Amino acid sequence: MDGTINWAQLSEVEKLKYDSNFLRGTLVESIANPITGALTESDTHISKFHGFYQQTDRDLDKERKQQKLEPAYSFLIRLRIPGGVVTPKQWLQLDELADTYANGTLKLTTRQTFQFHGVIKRNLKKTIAGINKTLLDTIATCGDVNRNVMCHANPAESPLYPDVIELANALSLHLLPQTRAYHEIWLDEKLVAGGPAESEPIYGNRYLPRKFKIGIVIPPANDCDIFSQDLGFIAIVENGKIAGYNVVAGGGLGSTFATPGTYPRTGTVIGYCLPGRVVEVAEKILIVQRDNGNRQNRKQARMKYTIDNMGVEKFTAEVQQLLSSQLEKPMEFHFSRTGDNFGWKKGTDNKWHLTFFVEGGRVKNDGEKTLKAALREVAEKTDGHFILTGNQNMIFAAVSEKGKTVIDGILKKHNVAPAQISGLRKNSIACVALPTCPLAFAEAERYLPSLISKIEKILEAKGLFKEEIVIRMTGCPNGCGRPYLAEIGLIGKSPGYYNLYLGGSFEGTRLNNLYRETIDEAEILRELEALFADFAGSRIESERFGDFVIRKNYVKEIKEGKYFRH
Ligand code: SRM
Ligand code: SF4
Repeated sequence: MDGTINWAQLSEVEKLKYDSNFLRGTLVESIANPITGALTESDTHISKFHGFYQQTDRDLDKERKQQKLEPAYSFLIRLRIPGGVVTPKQWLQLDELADTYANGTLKLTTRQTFQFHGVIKRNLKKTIAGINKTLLDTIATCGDVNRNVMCHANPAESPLYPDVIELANALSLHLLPQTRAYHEIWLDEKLVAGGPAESEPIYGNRYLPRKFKIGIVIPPANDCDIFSQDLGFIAIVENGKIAGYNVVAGGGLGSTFATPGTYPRTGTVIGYCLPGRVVEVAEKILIVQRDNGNRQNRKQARMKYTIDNMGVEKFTAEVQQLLSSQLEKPMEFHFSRTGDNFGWKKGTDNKWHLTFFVEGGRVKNDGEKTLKAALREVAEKTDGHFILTGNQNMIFAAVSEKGKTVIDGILKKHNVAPAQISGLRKNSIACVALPTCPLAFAEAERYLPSLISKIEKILEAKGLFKEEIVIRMTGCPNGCGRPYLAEIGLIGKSPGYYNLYLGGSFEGTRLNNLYRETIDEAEILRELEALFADFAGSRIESERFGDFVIRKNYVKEIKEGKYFRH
């Protein structure tokens, strides 16, 4: 053990990381233990770096306790898919894994990847090995490392899409942990442990103080919510080429009720760099966070707090010191939306791309609406591929004219053809929440669709059915559905009760603010009805709902995250 470190001052996870022998922990023993469906407590932390979380089925927790049974333990497995690109062959294999080892659904996440839920311990290795057979993996999708890298999703919207997907892959690869622990444990690679000492040239032996997230956008689309990322790159386009990228640092949304000093923060634009320097810039920023982030209190450990504690100038100066040449002055940019642009669009590649709404990101068969079967059939027959978006939706990409007709037919046959949905539903996100998320205070994914149906009736009555308004719900204040950047944010406080936040911008550039606290469905509907009545009557032409509530003083604009209150 390193005697120079005062472990008593550090969070417990710091020591677990250090003692884990580069992320091995006692995972092999935990997995082999037949007495329980759980891992040891310390392995539940190390497992995250390998891409999976231990969970229980919270719908069953009470009943199992009464029966004196241990909770129904199972695991969430998250994949690493930079930019969310999946081949039809991979889709078919993942679809099959979901049926064989998970709960029969695929969950599209807010970071352009998949999750499997409900994998039991004895199937973990088979599932992870199965994922690897598809040439995908789960490395570093959770834990204190760089997570799945997001990028602009829609090839039809920009001919520069190939540049950003390539960059997303390069960043993801460059910032992967170097340990062979994953390959040893899940893919039976020959043991390195006990052999020559491993090292993590970028992360060191305690990895980062906390998770780290990167996104890349091509304006005017802000489909990765760039201001929510620890590190964002905004493409600056000149003469049809990406001339460089603005660098945005210190976004992050997690916060905790009744815990002052925790808050969502929008990232700060700290400079500009040429395309060829993005990977270097990302590495050096990550290193400044590695060395200056708070390792005592995990609630203060994200880079947004490091930046606020150091001050933007000092933080940027430290980054500049590590770089081979200075960041330049940021360039002008303009965003028009955070949400996805639905429907078929023809790209400059002369191919068709269909952006397709997947409510709550859940791919499943539900009565007559057999979405999972439909996507399976699309994967069997398409001449294109799939792209997952950061809004839990998907794109059937690079399809021929003939392939377009085939896909339309399949979606119709399975009763999931794009329908007339409201502008509100189109722009909705709900995090997973219950029953799998251990941190949820209230429902989100299972509840938001029915709440929207009720809100739609109000919108219709006010002539606002088609109005595009961003609504996002989460079951707790951690912010997985990025509710703090929504025009209407609903954050769970307890079963059936939510805080209502208003005033984010449609473009994802502004935090919202608390409007009503701990209200139930009837109150939510009452409040929204009054707001929509005023909006319909007194909005200025083409004014967005989020801008309207600020102009009319329903809530005050929050200029900096540190002033945010729940
Ligand atoms: Fe998240 C923790 C689900 C995107 C902020 N998140 C969790 C866990 C793993 C709960 C846990 O720690 O045990 C949730 C698992 C629920 C389940 O059963 O699936 C969970 N987060 C999700 C997903 C699946 C939500 C979704 O419905 O799509 C998203 C997976 C993304 C991915 O593929 O990697 C997801 N989480 C986010 C985002 C949005 C984003 O990254 O764009 C955020 C806000 C941005 C940010 O990081 O600041 C987010 N998740 C958190 C936090 C708060 C972190 C903080 O700084 O305080 C936690 C709790 C924690 O880390 O302690 C958390
Ligand atoms: Fe769970 Fe909260 Fe994240 Fe929703 S926001 S998935 S309830 S941690």
